[in-house]
Amino acid sequence: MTVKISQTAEIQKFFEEAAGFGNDQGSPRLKQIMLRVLQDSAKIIEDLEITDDEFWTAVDYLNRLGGRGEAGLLVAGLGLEHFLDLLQDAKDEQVGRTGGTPRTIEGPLYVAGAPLAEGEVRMDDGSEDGVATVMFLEGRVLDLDGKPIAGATVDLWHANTKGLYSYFDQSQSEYNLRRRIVTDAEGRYRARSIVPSGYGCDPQGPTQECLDQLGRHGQRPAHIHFFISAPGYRHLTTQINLSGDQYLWDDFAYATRDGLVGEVSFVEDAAAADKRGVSGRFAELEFDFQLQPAGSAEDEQRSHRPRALQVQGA
Ligand code: MBD
Ligand code: FE
Repeated sequence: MTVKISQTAEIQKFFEEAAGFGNDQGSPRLKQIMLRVLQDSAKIIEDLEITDDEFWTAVDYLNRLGGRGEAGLLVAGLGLEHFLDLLQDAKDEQVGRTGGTPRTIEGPLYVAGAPLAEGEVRMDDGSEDGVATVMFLEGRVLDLDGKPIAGATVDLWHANTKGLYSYFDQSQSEYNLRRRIVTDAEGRYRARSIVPSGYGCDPQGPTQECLDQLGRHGQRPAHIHFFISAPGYRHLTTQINLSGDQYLWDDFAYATRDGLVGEVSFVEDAAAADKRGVSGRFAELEFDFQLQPAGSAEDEQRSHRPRALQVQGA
């Protein structure tokens, strides 16, 4: 029989010391969390007989993961970000806070401070004209009774035809495919953009390296991210995942949910194109969002997750 020491009183006391329980400085909350991390790590090492080589390989992996800024990508790929949604859903269910458009993960690629427009806006900078399919996206922001919410902010972002996001892909112009649209009197937002492609993890990056070892791909279906907010309503973080994509229900980040599939229709009609002011084939996508009422002022805000560019008031 192998010796087990990780849960003995002696080791517990040792980790309490390491987690700062022997002093009255610092953060009690972090101490509580760190003690548990140490105890549970020790248990994993012991129970799974983690070898020294495995341990130091993991330490090196964390260095490389952080060095490439992929920690947020890995937690999405391992389903932990989706788990946070499931946990919040379960808490909401318990207190009867149901209804409205489902939440789904934010992902690691939001950038604050996108240009603000009233009602209608063009999101793409034209750099993929002739390559991309023009997409007309529109819909309404509604309350749970289906009444329009005027003055709601629809903050949306999506990838280009290569599946890449501006800011993180430095070849794109600033805030390309990122906008904030304030809904009109009918609660409506309208955007002219381009049909995005799905995202794929960098095949050379540490996240894909882990997924390879799990026998998994690192692909997402084509999708559009949304933060939707309005005074008196609960902030909504969600996505539209596009119908017809091979990864729609095989998303490496588990973000596709019932109620969040957008039906894209491709239109090949010269007269319709003319009316839209474009030529050739284009896409239409209509999607309405329903917000829950806010229970508190904090409810109206998005999470305080650290993000690229913390712009004042954005
Ligand atoms: C994305 O575009 C995304 O939405 C998620 C969740 C992870 C990686 C890239
Ligand atoms: Fe995304």
